[in-house]
Amino acid sequence: MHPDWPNYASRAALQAEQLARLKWSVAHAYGNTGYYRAKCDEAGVTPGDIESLADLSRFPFTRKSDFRENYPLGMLAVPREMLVRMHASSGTTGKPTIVGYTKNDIDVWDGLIARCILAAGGKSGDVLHNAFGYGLFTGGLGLHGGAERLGCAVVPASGGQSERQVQLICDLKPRIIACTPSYLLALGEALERAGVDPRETSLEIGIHGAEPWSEEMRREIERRFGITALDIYGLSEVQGPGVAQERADARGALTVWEDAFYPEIVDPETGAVRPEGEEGELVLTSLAKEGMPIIRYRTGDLTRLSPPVGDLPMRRMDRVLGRSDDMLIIRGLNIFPRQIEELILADASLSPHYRIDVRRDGALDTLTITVECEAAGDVARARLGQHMKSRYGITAIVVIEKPGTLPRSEGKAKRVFDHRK
Ligand code: DLL
Repeated sequence: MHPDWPNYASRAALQAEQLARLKWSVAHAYGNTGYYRAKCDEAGVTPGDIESLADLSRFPFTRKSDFRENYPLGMLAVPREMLVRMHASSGTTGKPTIVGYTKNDIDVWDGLIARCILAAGGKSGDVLHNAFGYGLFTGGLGLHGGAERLGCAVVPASGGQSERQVQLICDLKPRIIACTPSYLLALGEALERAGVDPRETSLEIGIHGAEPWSEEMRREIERRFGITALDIYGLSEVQGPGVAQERADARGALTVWEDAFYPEIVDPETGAVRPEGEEGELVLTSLAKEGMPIIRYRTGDLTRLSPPVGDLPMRRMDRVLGRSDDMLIIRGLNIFPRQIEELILADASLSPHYRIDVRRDGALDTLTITVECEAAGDVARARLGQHMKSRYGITAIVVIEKPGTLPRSEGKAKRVFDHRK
């Protein structure tokens, strides 16, 4: 067994380890950051209150706004000199979120990513083409460290310059590709432009995440590339990629690396913890982080926890197909972009590239879906409009463009534009 692969005799053994680490993590956060101490004091809880895993629910939440208010390094729990790296995630408003890592944090992260690659079917000796963006974004360097740790040969391609990436893929013959699902689609087109059938490359495994992608999108990717495409989840405030990974032998949900992160599902409105199996907002607590421990972080991501399967005692989470703040309300009707994506991908005449615009026209909301179609598009336009109406009750304006018209993503795709905000 690989040293990074989890080795717990039972779920009880894992939970005992979780509890010991949780006690350490809460005491570390409380003892070493003014921020957590003030928050816990206000809520009337101290690290000594953690006697069981369930006691965590008495502790206050941490939100993205807390990072902003403590910019840049107010959430740090170690002397700044102990950091060996800092990443930043661009906020939609104002200042970015800064996250700092100690040497040990990077070591833990590398081990978790090595696990993710193993879980996806990768192994030492594989060539891994890493087209996640390098830089402040955690995707590129995060995947990189773990792939090297496992013993893969990493091609640090980063995002963009697709023609060059096509050449690297053809010449270096990677078995694994890691990138956002939307960038993989762009690479597929670049391969075709170069006269290469994406099914004929050396690629066998895709590790994709950093943005929502529907099950229909996965099917499309697997069909177009002839690969096994698996989901990787994470977020910078909590670490970066590698919080959870879909295993090749247990598809459909992602295994949460529960010895490093404790997951809870809460009601997005009230914050009350929901029982296992119910959908809600994912809340994460770090169990091993030194630089920036994180207690009960509200991810905004909607998912569901389910029991462990196979030989790992860790629980699984459903694929995240949206965030609570992604939901569009159109004339009082709720819809997630993923539901529109599913309809587009179900129609073989439409390309998987799309854009959604929401506007307010007087007192009325309008929703415009722009998609690409090879053919004249009248039939596809009418069909998509009908499906939007019959499935979701929403009248949509469908605009058909020629293939290649919509901008292609190089990293996280931006597909929804709500002009009402
Ligand atoms: O996106 C980290 C990452 C890099 C994950 C590479 C996976 C692969 P942030 O930029 O902080 O970090 O964005 C985090 O992206 O809260 C989710 O809303 C979304 N997200 C990440 N992974 C997935 C996924 C990275 N597999 C935010 N499915 C998260 C759906 C995802 N959404």
